[in-house]
Amino acid sequence: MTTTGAVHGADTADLQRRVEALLEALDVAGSRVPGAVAARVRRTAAQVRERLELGVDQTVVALAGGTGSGKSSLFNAIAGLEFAEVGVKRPTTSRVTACVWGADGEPLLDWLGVGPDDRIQRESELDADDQAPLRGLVLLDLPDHDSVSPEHRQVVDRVVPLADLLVWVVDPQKYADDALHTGYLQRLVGHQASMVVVLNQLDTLAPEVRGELADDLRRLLVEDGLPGVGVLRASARTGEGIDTVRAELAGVVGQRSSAALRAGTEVDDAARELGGRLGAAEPAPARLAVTPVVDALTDAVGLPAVSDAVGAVVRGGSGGVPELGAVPADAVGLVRSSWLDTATDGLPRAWGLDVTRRVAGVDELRDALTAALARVTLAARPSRGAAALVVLAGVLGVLALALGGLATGLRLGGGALSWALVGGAVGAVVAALVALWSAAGLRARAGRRRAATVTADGRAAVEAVAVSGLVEPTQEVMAEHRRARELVAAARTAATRA
Ligand SMILES: Nc1nc2c(ncn2[C@@H]2O[C@H](COP(=O)(O)OP(=O)(O)OP(=O)(O)O)[C@@H](O)[C@H]2O)c(=O)[nH]1
Ligand SMILES: [Mg+2]
Repeated sequence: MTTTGAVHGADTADLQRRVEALLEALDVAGSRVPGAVAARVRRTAAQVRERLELGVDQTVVALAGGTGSGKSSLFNAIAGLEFAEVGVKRPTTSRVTACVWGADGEPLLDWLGVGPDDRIQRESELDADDQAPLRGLVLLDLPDHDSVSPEHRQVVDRVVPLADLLVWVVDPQKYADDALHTGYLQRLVGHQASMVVVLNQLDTLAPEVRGELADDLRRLLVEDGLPGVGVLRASARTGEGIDTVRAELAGVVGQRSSAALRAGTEVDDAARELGGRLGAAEPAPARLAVTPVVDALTDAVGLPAVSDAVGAVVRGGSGGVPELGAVPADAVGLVRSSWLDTATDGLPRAWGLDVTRRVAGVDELRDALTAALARVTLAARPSRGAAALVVLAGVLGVLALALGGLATGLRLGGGALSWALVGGAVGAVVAALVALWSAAGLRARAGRRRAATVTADGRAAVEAVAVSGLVEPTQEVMAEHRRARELVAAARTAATRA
């Protein structure tokens, strides 16, 4: 008992953790999950929590099936009592009837909505050990699911998700009924471990066709997507096979928490449904790179041409300092929509729409770009060093002229040609030319540097706008998507996480 309790404790703790993860995923996903899905997930979470609070040491087994299949008769046969009403008028059972093996079933039966008069406790002192294998069992007899009375179906739909084990009772006439297969069984794919089918009224079949019929039923279950679901044969009337049914139930009751197992598959279903509203992954970081956005926007405002023009002014070319053009709305719109296309590719629609809602609009981006670019300095000041060299070249030119003039004057005055003066003049001319050449070099370098600075400043201004207007809001959504995805994975059992 202690060991079982400890195992149940571990199961319960793990389930509670998974339910927490599920609810947190729902919170993170918020309005990006449709309201109906969120409501279903919350309902499952609440049910599982309530079931866990009631303790998983009891196992709720519900007998479900079409009217007249023999649920109530089977209930009585298993319990060895005549408690459930078996009738000739159809349908007979309209309220859930319960039999509890062992004590303390009241809170669980309250939660299951079983009326005070519809409960009976098995295993009195008189039964001694006869009923011991079923201790912990809470057996429910449900109304029919294929009823002419819609209330019956409502009761079934309410209780089926609460049962830890579903026993589908079918009879030889109606075991292939569509209402059973499409209405219930096919929706229980994944819950094979929590269900079993009993082919009742075996006594109405000739012995030689019984196996054939059971095989046909098994084939239908496989078609339903439920391979491996146990099929038992019984007759509530003759008692044939009832021992096998009781043994099956005893196995389930004794097994490592059926309640936790069933609750686990409910959490899995909810996690799968929620996971279906998330993408498989967020876009790779490279797809959210800002550089292509900056390239496109700086091209659109003509930054390369303006940088070149500023450089040209510094180089000493003609023309005044240029200005950046107005930010064109259509170009901003294009950049924005191509950003959204790339960023939201592969995300479910609701998440993509959220990215679209959160990034800056075209006008907002355009205003921010205009303001940011207005702060970029475009002033073009020619190089001082180059100016000094030009002045030096002028001085050297004048010196060359003076020396040349002096040499010519002396020669005309009849003196000898002064090679020293001529050499000096030539030297001054050469030096002036070198100074001019150096000045041109200096200006070219200063022009290139200035152009590069304007480009860098302009790109930084654009990048700041792109980051705050596009990249950051997108990354926020992606971070939430990733968190929701991880939480959903944490809400799943290891087996279904892959
Ligand atoms: N021959 C035969 N008749 C059975 C068997 N089990 C039940 N019946 C009869 O089938 C009829 C319906 O049985 P119930 O136990 O009331 O069936 P149910 O599934 O509870 O029906 P609802 O309460 O209307 O959903 C009754 O007349 C039973 O006596 C069986 O194993 N063999
Ligand atoms: Mg009944």
